[in-house]
Amino acid sequence: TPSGSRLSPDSTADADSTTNPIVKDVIPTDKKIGFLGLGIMGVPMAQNLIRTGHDVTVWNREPSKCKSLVALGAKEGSSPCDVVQQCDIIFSCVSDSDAVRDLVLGNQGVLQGISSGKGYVELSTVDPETIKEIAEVISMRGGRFLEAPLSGNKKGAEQGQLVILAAGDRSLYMDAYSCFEALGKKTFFLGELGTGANTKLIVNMLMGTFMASLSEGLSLAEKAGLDQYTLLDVLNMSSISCPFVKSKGTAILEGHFPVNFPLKHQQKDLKLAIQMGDKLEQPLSVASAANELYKRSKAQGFGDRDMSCVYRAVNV
Ligand code: NA7
Repeated sequence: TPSGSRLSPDSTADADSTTNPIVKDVIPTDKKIGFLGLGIMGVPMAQNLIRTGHDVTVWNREPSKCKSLVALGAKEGSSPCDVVQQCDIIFSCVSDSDAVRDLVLGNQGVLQGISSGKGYVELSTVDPETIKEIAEVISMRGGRFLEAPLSGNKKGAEQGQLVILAAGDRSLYMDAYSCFEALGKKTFFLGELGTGANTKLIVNMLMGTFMASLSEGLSLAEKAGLDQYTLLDVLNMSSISCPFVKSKGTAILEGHFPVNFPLKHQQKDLKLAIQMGDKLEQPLSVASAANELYKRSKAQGFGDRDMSCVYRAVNV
């Protein structure tokens, strides 16, 4: 079959949106856990905290997203401040640095509830400057702060198979350890604040450029009249074979792009990595070229679709 005829580029089906959670043997901390931000990543993470026996209170800006978690046993807070007042360790997982700041500094925000000993864990992927700014205001109120950006996507979050890149307050890291066991397959403690954010940005920079490059390879194959499925089979047998090539390559060829990682967040992370390169005077030519493709995809309206939709910007 010619490759093009197997594509249905307008399909928006979310084929692998449900995965079975892995049952984990975790001894939950008796500390009360708060979870703020119930997006694509937040919901399955909060679910895994509840399933492993943690006492969880949730909040989301759009309150309807709390429902499924309350049905699973969570309590619902009325504001970020309320959750912080009710809990000992509070996780935040929101979209970007503006959201991180709003949540902490806004009206009825996190900061208003922070008192001595409370722990705040920032899971969102943001720049190290935002991390340090938030850490400072939390510490000034006597709170403890840990950054813990996550490597992994929606499926990894559902299965409790994320890789957690923690840095900052070590006592909070120890106190929150059973939560990390519930969320991830591996937790790194990287040291000083900012090392988590910087590590995560490099990981996502590589992922974004690789995705763009895979899109170019598959597009070039199509233009050359090659069978794209055969190319994918070849790649999957080669030394660059990996789960990423397999899942994203298949998504592209089947024309459905299950939202595991929104394209707008991939572009945000490329932008932040490029800013990091600017600061450190490290040329990032490949990442910069990839960033332009994601920007174009976002302008084409694919921001809320999966990052693999960058194929649409490449396959012209
Ligand atoms: P999503 O699915 O885009 O979810 C974003 C979440 O952030 C969602 O709960 C939003 O609430 C929340 N949000 C966004 N802006 C704000 C403000 N200003 N105040 C409070 N809450 C806000 O993202 P993912 O779950 O895929 O990713 C989250 C992070 O992990 C991100 O940094 C990724 O790069 C990695 P809403 O539901 O819209 O009310």
